[in-house]
Amino acid sequence: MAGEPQADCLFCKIVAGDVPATVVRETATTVAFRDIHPQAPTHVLVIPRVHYPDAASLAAAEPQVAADVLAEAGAVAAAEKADATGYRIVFNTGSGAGQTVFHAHAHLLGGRGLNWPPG
Ligand code: IU
Repeated sequence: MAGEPQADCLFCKIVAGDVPATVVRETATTVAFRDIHPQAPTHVLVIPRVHYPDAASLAAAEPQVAADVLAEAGAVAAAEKADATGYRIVFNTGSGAGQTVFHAHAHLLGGRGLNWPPG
């Protein structure tokens, strides 16, 4: 059922503590941890504890939790001092856009110059 933990979901396992991650911040509704393949000096994933396959479906079903994810991305940027030079919050949605883990997550990228448009 939407919102419930999925047995085959890597990020649900991180939320449950069954798969290790380098957690930088936690709230009642979110977990933030370092990406294992960082694409910038700061590359942190912010995920909701609840399972939805992507950001839009999370926002449609649980808008407050989607807002929590965004607010936490900003809090991580501030904690990492990435807000001094600018940062990017990315929600890859669909395999054609590079989504590989189908549990909603924000990429918080910062600590270097970021080009536009992205690849
Ligand atoms: P994507 O937007 O779905 O492609 O992002 C998934 C990210 O999850 C990607 O950047 C991976 O490097 C990252 N990741 C991780 O941090 N830990 C893992 O065990 C796995 C993927 I698998």
